[in-house]
Amino acid sequence: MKNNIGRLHVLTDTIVQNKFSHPDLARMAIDGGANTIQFRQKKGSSLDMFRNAETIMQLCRDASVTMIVNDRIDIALAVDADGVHLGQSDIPLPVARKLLGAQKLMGGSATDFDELRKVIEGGADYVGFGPVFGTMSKENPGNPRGISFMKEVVERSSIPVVAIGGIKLNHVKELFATGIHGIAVISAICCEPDPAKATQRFLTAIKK
Ligand code: TZP
Ligand code: MG
Repeated sequence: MKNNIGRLHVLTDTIVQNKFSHPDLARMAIDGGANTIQFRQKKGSSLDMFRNAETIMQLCRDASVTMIVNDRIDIALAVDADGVHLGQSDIPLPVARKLLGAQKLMGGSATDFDELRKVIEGGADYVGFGPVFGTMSKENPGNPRGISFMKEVVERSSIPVVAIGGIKLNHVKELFATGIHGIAVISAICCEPDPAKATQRFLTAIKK
């Protein structure tokens, strides 16, 4: 297993909130102790994405925090990110692996066991599985699975499982008890008045 798949992935988002920019959110999440930042910009020009990714990459490099780019392998390669996170409708994982090389991180999203199998067979280093709970942060997220379902996901997965979808601070203990490797969070951090403090609270809960 690659050793830079963090336990707390903070996904940047300027649709669920517009008070903070992508680099602002990355900076605050890093200050709060996040070990992975996933740059997830769904709107805007490629140039805007590249510039945001470049800034975030520099912040992550300085802090030795893993930086993953959502959806856009071209942006990941352009800024020499640590990896990419791809959904079932993004470019196929084996193609991404050829472009990225063996050393970079590659994550894949899954909402059910069939997709989990595809992610594993596609050569991903970890799977982002969810939504665990209801979420407003993604269009058509699929059915919320609940915590006990994640136990079965962990049992069936040969790669680390990162849980995602509606995760709040009070879920951390029970979720990690299923054997997951980590969690990925948008709203419970990005929509908080102080994202750095929110990140810190998650980290403290994970370490318990
Ligand atoms: N994939 C599955 S659920 C989700 C993504 C990107 C959104 C997670 O956001 P939140 O606000 O933590 O529910
Ligand atoms: Mg995607």
